[in-house]
Amino acid sequence: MRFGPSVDPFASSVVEAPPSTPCLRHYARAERLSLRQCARAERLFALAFLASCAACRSSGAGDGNSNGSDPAGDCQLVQNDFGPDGKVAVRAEVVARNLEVPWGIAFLPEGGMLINERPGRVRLFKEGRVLPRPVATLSVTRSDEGGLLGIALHPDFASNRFFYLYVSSTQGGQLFNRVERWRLAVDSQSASFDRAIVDRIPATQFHDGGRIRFGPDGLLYVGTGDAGRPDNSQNIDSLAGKLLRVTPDGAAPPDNPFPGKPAFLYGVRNTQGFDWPSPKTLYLTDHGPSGELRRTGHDEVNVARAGDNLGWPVIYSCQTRDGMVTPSLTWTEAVPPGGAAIYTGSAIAEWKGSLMIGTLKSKHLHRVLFDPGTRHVRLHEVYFRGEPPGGFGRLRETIMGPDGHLYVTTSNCDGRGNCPAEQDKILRIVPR
Ligand SMILES: [Ca+2]
Repeated sequence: MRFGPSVDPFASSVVEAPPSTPCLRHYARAERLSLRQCARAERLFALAFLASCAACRSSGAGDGNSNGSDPAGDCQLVQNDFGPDGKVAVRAEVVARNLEVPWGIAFLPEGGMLINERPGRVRLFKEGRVLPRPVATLSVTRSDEGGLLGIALHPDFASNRFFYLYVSSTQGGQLFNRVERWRLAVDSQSASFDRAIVDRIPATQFHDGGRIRFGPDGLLYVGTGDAGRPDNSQNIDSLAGKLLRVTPDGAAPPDNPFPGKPAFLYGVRNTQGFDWPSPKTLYLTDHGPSGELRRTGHDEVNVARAGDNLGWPVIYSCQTRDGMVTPSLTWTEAVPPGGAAIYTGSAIAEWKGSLMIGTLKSKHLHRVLFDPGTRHVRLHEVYFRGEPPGGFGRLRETIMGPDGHLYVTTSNCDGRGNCPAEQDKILRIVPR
């Protein structure tokens, strides 16, 4: 089943393939696409370009906006830098250090936290320190963006000790991502594998998604990437390029928007951050293109609801198209977003209700405040910009702790940053 364009974007009778661009050929090599896949992607981009122009001419005609206001009018494009400096006085405390790419955190009800290190270790932070022996060591397939990624506790963790991991691994010589369920020992010192609950999510060297989080409905949401194949994102049957929604056992719940399927949102390129301002609405970040058809940058912050099409790879930047969500905030320069969480604490009163985003290449913590119940960004601003001493370099997992404070991990030892002697850290953000 294919949703989205009403014409088959791959049918050669609809549009002739444009000449192959050196940029896209380079991209195909980088992403290990076959020439046939590359040609399909080029056709799709050509059609997307024409469709987007048509949509621009009929400005505001799109109906992909759930709240009925003009979607293009709600899109803010940041053309220089990333945003104004943050005006609220805050500081960061170092909670833990000597970690290697702490990709995800899960706070334990008995205190402390589990920390996923991307190379394959689940670590325990307890009584102020990270224990030297890992709780679990997984055999993961390490790639540029894969490995041991997200972590989430079962809603009934206190009684069943189940937790979930998003893992890149090789099966039958092929790379896949999957969501595994594990059980933590009563003393929290070790864990045992239970089973995989979502398997064979397409994977590649880049665009592996990886954030997993239980929603307010008690169901597990899984952010995936397009695995370097943009057509995956518009294909409802592919697990790639989606936000998936499954039961704690991995089944598609009966009220999913596409019956019998785990897809909850589609048209996603590579999401690693999302949270809920209300039970049926999501704020979701997505990564923009990195070379496809000479397109770069344009990472996104979106407001989405069940069944929404986030547009990849058909629309780009603030373009609109019927049936697709235009982002609320996007930047010409590459950000791209790591984790994202709504600030629900009271310590920093001004931040309450804001979406906080850890950013990687642009190296800062981004605050986005929406007008409540709308797609409109009231303000956005930048904290902890750049490298020390003002900033902390690349920021990744961003999550509220049970103490009402925001926690952020650094990602300077992931091969793309400046890895210091004390390696990566976990930070707690508090008032100054
Ligand atoms: Ca999009």
